[in-house]
Amino acid sequence: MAVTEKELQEILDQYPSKVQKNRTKHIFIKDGAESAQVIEANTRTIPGIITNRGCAYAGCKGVVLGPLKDMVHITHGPIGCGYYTWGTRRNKAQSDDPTQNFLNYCVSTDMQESDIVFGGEKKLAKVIDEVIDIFHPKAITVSATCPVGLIGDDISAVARSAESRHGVPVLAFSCEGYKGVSQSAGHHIANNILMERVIGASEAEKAAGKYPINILGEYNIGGDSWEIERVLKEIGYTIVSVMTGDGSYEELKNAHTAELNLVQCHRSINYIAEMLETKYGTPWLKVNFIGVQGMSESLRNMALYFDDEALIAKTEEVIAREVARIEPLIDQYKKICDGKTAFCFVGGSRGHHYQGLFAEIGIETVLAGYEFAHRDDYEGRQVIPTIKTDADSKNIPQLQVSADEQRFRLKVSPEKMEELKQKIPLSDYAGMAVTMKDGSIIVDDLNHFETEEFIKILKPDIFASGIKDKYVIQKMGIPAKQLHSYDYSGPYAGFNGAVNFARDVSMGFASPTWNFIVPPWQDEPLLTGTVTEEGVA
Ligand code: CFM
Repeated sequence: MAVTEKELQEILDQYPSKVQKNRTKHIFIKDGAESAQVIEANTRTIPGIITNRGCAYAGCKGVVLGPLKDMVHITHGPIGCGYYTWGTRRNKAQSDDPTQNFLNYCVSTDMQESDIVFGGEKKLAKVIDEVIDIFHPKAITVSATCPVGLIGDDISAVARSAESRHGVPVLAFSCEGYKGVSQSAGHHIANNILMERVIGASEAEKAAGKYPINILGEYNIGGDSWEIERVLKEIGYTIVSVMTGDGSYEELKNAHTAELNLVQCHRSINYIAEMLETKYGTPWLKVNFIGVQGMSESLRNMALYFDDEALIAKTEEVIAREVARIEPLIDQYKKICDGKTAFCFVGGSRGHHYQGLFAEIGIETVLAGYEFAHRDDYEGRQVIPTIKTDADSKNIPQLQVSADEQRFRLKVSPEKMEELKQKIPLSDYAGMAVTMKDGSIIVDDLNHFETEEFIKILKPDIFASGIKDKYVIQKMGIPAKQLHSYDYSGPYAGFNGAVNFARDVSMGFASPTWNFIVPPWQDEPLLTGTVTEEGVA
């Protein structure tokens, strides 16, 4: 089932004209016959519309920095912001040294009214001193929240002086919530400073092991990184660093020694991927470790890059064994899921990544979208030069890097690079739209009104989304699967993850709960009328 242009227009017609004009640009029905279907993305949500997006601070502190376990992350701001990012993103980590894993803590300067009036710099300096005293971390981050930027606290100056006082790196992130139109701005701010201050900060010139790689944009939600690492290590890869799931300051410093960078979530980390290529000559490979096919294909592409017969053979051996093991398990769940349809609306990458896994268990994605991705995540990186920069995007500093005189080394020759690019997505991402079927609908920054309208038309069997939107939909009688925190399940990545996902989705369908809920469109009369003095209206 699909939405027709007429039905889409009827939904949009319900908006006031200005809103309609805006929202029309954020939605399209996939039509492969059209040469380029352009979508508007990464622009401000219309005030008053309830969006599912977060803020720049959430993207910086909560998403990119949050999982780095051996740093203490200080939130400079009122307590609510710190509380909001305390464990809501599932930053799971294990540490050989339990004194250097601070992820369970939430450290905030707890700004009060007097700090807003008289300034919060002294309080921030005091908190940094306390953190050094109590925790002795490898390094500290300070993330600014909205009021900090409004009152003009100079967090960089405070961080610099604390750094010289204690001899411990203190990194300041001006990621005030309002810095961008969504958390995407915060990703960029975090990427810049990690690149500037952490990556390459070690003396190491060579990785300690064969086939050294970094995994970028993998955040270990529900243990995803651990499942991916299990397989990669067995094949023989050396994982220099993970950015940033179960990651650490110590590992990140060595990231320049990798021979290849893998990019799972393009949206949140493509900046570092590109900068690593410019500075050290290391290409990046777009991977998707979600789904059996995605996982297998990514492994094969990695082996092709290293072009080593033993590695290729080992890759095939592991894939064959893993697939044979999990196939019968997935098949039993497929019987429950086959023929169903899904909405897949998630942050900035999962709206795309989960479609393959859904397909593997027989579920077709009829609507997909991102909360805060950019046009390249929908249309492919070839559109980047055509993306207009607006006042909001100019707000975020662009870090300029150049080739490192000592360390830059082309990892593959330009000829080999061209040859590989024909076969594998090397330093490229084709985006979501190209893989979707004609007739499916793609929506940027989907809101509650549109969600309900599309659900009435498409009646999907499952709604894959986030915490802000799922409950309304469940009350309509449709199972929802949170693809941000996995409803506290997981891992969903890799081979074992695919089985877990199939199991959880099947459980959602098989639950008897849905028999007790009547969706609103089943008991609302199709026609309504009122009797007035003039007659029936
Ligand atoms: Fe990347 Fe993410 Fe995502 Fe993201 Fe996020 Fe997340 Fe996400 Mo929630 S970094 S863009 S800002 S894959 S927290 S682990 S699930 S919205 S789709």
